[in-house]
Amino acid sequence: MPLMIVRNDITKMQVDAIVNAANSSLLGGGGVDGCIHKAAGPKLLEECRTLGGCSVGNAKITKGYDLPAKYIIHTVGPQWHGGFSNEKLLLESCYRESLKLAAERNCGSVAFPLISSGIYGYPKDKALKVAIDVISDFLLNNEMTVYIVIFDKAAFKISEKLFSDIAEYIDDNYVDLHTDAIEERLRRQRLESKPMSCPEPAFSELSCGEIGFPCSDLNLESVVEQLDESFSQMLLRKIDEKGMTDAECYKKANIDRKLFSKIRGDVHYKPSKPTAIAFAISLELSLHETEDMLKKAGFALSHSNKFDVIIEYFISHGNYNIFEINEALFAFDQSLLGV
Ligand code: AR6
Repeated sequence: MPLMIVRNDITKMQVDAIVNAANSSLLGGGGVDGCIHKAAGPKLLEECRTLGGCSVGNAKITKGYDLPAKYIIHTVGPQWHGGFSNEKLLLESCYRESLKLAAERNCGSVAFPLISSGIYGYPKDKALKVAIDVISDFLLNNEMTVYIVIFDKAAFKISEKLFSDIAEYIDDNYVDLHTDAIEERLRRQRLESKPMSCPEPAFSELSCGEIGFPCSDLNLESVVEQLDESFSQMLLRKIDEKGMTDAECYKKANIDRKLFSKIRGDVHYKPSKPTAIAFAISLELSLHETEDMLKKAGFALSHSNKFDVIIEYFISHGNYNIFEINEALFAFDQSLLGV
């Protein structure tokens, strides 16, 4: 998955390059800078001394020394002055310049801390949005796996409003189903005793006419030959119908090219549920179409599952921004899409 938000200590990341939130001297400091220098060892400072510092919004690269990462990209974020001193532009530039250096060194994977969001005071939610916007823009034209590493969960917050809207939606749709209120039980009983208006009988309950095969053809082999459209067939059909290219679709789904090729090449490919949902989001399918697509992969959206309710919240609000969805899933301790 090209962009992932993970909770970790960045010095432990097994990637080609990690990014350091440095100051313009590049000679070390507190926060993540201090952790990186400590973990990389004294040779890092020796190399940093040769670099002649770095201006705000720019980046320089060194070796990784004792770190698992091969390179360290040092970038200098802006200090927060209330948002009136070009902070956003400068922070965007930090991400862009760092990614540019990583691409020049052919890095396949890079991990970023939330630059400027500690000692430099940039509000974390705004800093995260800048990170996501610039990185996802970059990934539209570059093959790379990029991690945003969040150090402490308490510090990671989606906006209060979004969080409370989703929490309310979960309460309405998830908790309700788990209450034993008399009204709810009666409603369920009524539903259970009523024949469904659109039944989907098990195959064994069908008479030959109902399934659309002449009786003589009703053997397992012929039924198996007349399967419905598969997940991958539906995916490719929807990509065409939406006028998208394959690359637009898998990038928007935050899925890597190799996985997409596998799906394209195998008509019976069975994706994981997060992958199937990621494609539904990328294609901006309605809730009904999403359920149809999931069914083809053997899944459903259920109100007994927090992950599903969050997905349903976003689709029913017409919000198909996979990175925002992932932020919300992360905030509610759920696995992320596109894996
Ligand atoms: N792994 C991942 N993230 C971390 C780690 C870690 N080990 N340690 C801290 N963070 P900061 P800044 C997070 O203050 O705001 C230094 O003195 C932290 O929670 O490191 O850009 C430099 O020399 C926060 O979200 O960097 C500069 O003088 C984020 O990393 C100044 O601080 C960035 O916090 C730079 O300040």
